[in-house]
Amino acid sequence: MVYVEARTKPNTLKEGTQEQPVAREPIMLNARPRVSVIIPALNEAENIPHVIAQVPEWVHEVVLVDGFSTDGTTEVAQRVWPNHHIVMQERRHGTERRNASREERSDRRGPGRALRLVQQTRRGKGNALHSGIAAATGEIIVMMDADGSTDPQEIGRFVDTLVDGADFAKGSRFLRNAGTYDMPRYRQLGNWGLVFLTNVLFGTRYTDITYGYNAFWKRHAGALALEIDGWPNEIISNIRVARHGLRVQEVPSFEHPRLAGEAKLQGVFGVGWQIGREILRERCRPARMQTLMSASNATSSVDVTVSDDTITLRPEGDLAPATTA
Ligand SMILES: Nc1nc2c(ncn2[C@@H]2O[C@H](COP(=O)(O)OP(=O)(O)OP(=O)(O)O)[C@@H](O)[C@H]2O)c(=O)[nH]1
Ligand SMILES: [Mg+2]
Repeated sequence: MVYVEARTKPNTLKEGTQEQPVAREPIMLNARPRVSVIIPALNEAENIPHVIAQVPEWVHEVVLVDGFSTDGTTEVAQRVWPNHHIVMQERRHGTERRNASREERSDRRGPGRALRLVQQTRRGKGNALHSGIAAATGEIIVMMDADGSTDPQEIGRFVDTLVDGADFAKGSRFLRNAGTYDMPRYRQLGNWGLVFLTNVLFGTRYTDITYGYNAFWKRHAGALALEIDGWPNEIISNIRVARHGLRVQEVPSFEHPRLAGEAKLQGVFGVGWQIGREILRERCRPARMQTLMSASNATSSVDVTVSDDTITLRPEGDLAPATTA
């Protein structure tokens, strides 16, 4: 956001008198929201420099969530980060943790945007996303992968969709002008089955459900499946945003093969079953049980705090007090 200094017109300025002092009145010239890009990374040292290099200049910050990598992923990210403004979020240990679950250390050697390094609190990609959301400071959150399969050049398309009125911009590889080079036929079939199940059970009209490239306004974070640590997190989040009556817009996206390294999603069939089970379980849950937010009161923001084993959603303003999910 850009603030300019505005001069108030002196209405009774007599000749020979000094001009009235300038009043500082903020005028929002460019109300583009700040965009935080969350990138969960588990042993992606080889890929992360390529991904970082492609993130557009206008992005407010990148939140890199490390999943206890052993290949130096975060060190590499720090080394290649342009303009070097790095914020490390460290977790405190022992009794200190009860008072403050994380500690922040900032290292600014250049004017550039921030790279926020976050250590996730438990295992799993879902937990990584949750930890990233909790640490992000922008109004808009974009979630993408660290393996080079999701193209940072598409971030603008997701942001535009939100600025144009959507609450949740959901990437899809199966729209016109979209596609995937990273999905064998059996995975496409599995995805199709899960899409079908979701559309039948929840009345949605989705074309994709297992894609991790999504964006949303942070004030809607409470509608997501934050309590799920594993792979079903993103799928159930896609369902919940619809159940909460949020405006969900699918965005065409191209998925590329991972640049290097191994897939972290092993045992695709097992994970498929797990996701299917979680979808059925979601059908049995009342739509608004898990969160404090609903479409009607979603205008206030949510402060999401993660500690070792609890998730606290604290809506700003006059809504209900903090609750543990
Ligand atoms: N922080 C964190 N990141 C994870 C975890 N599991 C997966 N990731 C990241 O999530 C993204 C998606 O994981 P992938 O291994 O690419 O899964 P996939 O896209 O199904 O597999 P590929 O087809 O090989 O690309 C990557 O950026 C991973 O590094 C985790 O437990 N913690
Ligand atoms: Mg991938």
